[in-house]
Amino acid sequence: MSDKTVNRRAFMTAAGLAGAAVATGARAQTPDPLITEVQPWNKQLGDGVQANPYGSPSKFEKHVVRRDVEWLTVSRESSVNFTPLHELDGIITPSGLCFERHHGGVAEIEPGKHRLMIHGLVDKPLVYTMDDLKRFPGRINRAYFLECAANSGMEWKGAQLNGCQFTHGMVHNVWYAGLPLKALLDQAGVKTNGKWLLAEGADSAGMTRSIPIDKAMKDCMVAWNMNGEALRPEQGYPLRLVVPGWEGNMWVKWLRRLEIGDQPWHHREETSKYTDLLADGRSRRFTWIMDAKSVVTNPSPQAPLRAKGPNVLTGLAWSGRGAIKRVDVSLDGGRNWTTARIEGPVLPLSLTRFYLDFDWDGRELLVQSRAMDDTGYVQPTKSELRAVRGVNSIYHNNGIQTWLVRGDGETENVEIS
Ligand SMILES: Nc1nc2c(c(=O)[nH]1)N[C@H]1C(S)=C(S)[C@@H](COP(=O)(O)O)O[C@H]1N2
Ligand SMILES: [Mo]
Repeated sequence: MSDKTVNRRAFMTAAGLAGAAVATGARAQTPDPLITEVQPWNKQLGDGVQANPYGSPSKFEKHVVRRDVEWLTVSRESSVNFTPLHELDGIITPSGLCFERHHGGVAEIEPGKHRLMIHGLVDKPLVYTMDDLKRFPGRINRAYFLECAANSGMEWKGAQLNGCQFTHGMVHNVWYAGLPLKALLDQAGVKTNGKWLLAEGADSAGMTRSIPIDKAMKDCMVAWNMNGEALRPEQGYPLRLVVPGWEGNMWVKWLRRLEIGDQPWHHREETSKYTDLLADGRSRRFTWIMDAKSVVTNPSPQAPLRAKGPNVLTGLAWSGRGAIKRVDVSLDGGRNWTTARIEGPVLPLSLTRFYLDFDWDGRELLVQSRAMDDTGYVQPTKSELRAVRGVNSIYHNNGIQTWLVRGDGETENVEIS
């Protein structure tokens, strides 16, 4: 037994050193004690099964958490925290790291006591239990991004927050399982003058939004499952509305009521909030779609460059109008662009992962990314955006982000004109 262990270790040592030499080009001479000396974790038994019945990340990953910005809101019940985008890879956001945005705290709902009602301009008003929904034929699985319309909202007035977690972290992308909303609406029978739908939450905020019936019928979902398990309380357990490609505010959590009407309701979240004041005093309203956007997540202020030589730049791109077609990356503030390598699934209305493998010689960089979607829409610069929108807006800032990478690798949120 012990002989075998020694032999295996000797083999792995050689292989490990050879691998390291290839990767760094020329490091090989001094043997690495972490390879040549037996470590504690190699000598003693580890925890058995069931030490942690619902698994959690390694204790060495404790820094990978959602974070809030204390001065941003007066209370934690009506507040937001942010997805640590710079710590993630691939396109799926782990459930425990999905940013949270609540207007009245996280409702704690007993699933057995939860109901979904459909009423208003329908032939047959209906009330569903969670069990009814789970027995309903035609369940679907879809991955979609959810972006709060206020994502990057603080950046309208110039570079503010130092980290993509804070500038861009009001976005998450998970798998949903649930029903097409159409299936339920068809069962209730929407009357011909039923043109709008009001979705209402069961939380203390009683969030309400008006949604055009065409969108409701096209691709909206009522979902009870994310990333394979029940929705997290923060994300609307036991039931939430999924409104693909449209602003996060419309994705009503703790969904309890759907009313069909012939006009929009003009509630608070679509009048005083989630509208954009233009320079001439008029406001944009019903700005539902999230336009194409991207951000380089590494390097970024919380993830500086650590070494010269080979480096991997990566980031995320998404569009509420369709699939991401192409992402370009600039290292010199938008003078020269290289098309990034898109890797992994390219799903419509979902986050898309891109990479640029590059050599860093220690030069100062101005890192940017620019997304294009399959409608031909190109992500604008911040100046282009301000020329149309002015600077009164909070919502819908999809301008190109710039990170300044200094000679020592430290990285900062900046704006260039
Ligand atoms: N019932 C209810 N639904 C809600 C909200 C809320 O406060 N109450 N917040 C909305 C806003 S503004 C956003 S951006 C998204 C956030 O979803 P998340 O918490 O899963 O990130 O939920 C939306 N749905
Ligand atoms: Mo939001």
